[in-house]
Amino acid sequence: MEQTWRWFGPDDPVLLSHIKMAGAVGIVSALHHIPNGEIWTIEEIKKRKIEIEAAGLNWSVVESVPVHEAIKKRTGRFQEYINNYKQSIRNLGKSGIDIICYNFMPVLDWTRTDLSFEMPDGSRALKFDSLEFSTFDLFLLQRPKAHSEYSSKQIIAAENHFGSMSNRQKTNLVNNILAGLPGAEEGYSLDNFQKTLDEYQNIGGKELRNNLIAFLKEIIPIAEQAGVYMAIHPDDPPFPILGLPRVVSNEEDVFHLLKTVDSPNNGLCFCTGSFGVNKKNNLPEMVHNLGHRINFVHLRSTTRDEEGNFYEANHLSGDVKMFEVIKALLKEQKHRLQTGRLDYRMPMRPDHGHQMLDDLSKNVNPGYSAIGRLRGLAEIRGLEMGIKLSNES
Ligand code: DNO
Repeated sequence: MEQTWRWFGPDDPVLLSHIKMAGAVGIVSALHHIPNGEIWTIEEIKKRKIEIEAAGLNWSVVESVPVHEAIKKRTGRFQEYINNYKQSIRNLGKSGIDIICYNFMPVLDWTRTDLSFEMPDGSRALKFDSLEFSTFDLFLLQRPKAHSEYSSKQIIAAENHFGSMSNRQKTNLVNNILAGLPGAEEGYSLDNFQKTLDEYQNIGGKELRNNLIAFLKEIIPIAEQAGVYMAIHPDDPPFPILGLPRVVSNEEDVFHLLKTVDSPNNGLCFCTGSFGVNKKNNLPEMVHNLGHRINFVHLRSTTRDEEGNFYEANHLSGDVKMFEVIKALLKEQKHRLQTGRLDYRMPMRPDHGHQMLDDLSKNVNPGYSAIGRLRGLAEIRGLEMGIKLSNES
């Protein structure tokens, strides 16, 4: 598979020259300076492309062209934003970039409660702690409907936890959830957040799914013409939070989307870390069933429990069966090569990584420090090579 690495652009503390040393050949990047909903012009795309190529790398995947909230709700200027989205697809296609990752999660992109969870070896991981999350929901945000969505046992636990928190802990928790993790194009403050949630009060799973399908029906024909493969990222975490609907959390959800708009250009970003949090998601089986529509791959693992807590494990530990997943992905790639499919690159990136070694004292993008991902990529590369060689012998 093509080894890629997410780079947030010129402001990323990880340099392109370092990414090259990590052995990645493809860059996953986005034009974060362009406001959500606006067109990515050919000029701006070219600038970034030249910068990447000057470092001897290749802009392999866009992650993400963000979907404006108005499109998800189908309100306000949504049609104008869809038209702009189409133009960005065309412009990327013309510039030779043929994979676009995006998501359709309402309001928040990925969500964690702790960005510096200490592992037994001293490195730091990202964590989603259900008690912290319910405490935020019930006692910091004070979402009106929250009380009816938790059990009385959970409410009492959250109340006790809230009582034990310092002001600093409370502020950190609010920021971790609302300020926007790396790559999220939106950030919120506690004051305006409830208002943002309220805008979804009449949008349940069915409505959100319809809005996504309506969006796909418009953009996929354009992607086909432009030679661009779209890759929807699953919900992270893969369960509803804050009363918001979720429509890309499991195989059934994905199957429905891919079948309804049945085109190879309408595909999936197979994120093992996101899907892996739900133990019902059998990841190797999903690759087997959906593999022909996987346009981009995120590889990482999590350790989860029955209460919905999870932390990000090392890439080859935790609950994700990485050996089986990579085996299945390689099988898919082989099939693509044998059947003459042009999309056989199968770009993958080591998703997230622990903050470790020298990175512990640096200012890093949570989850996206260099050394943890270097370790992840090295481990995955070795595993992939081992599988390939043993298949040949
Ligand atoms: C988190 C990322 C997500 C992803 C978007 C895709 O680390 O995987 O932010 O980029 O959801 O649009």
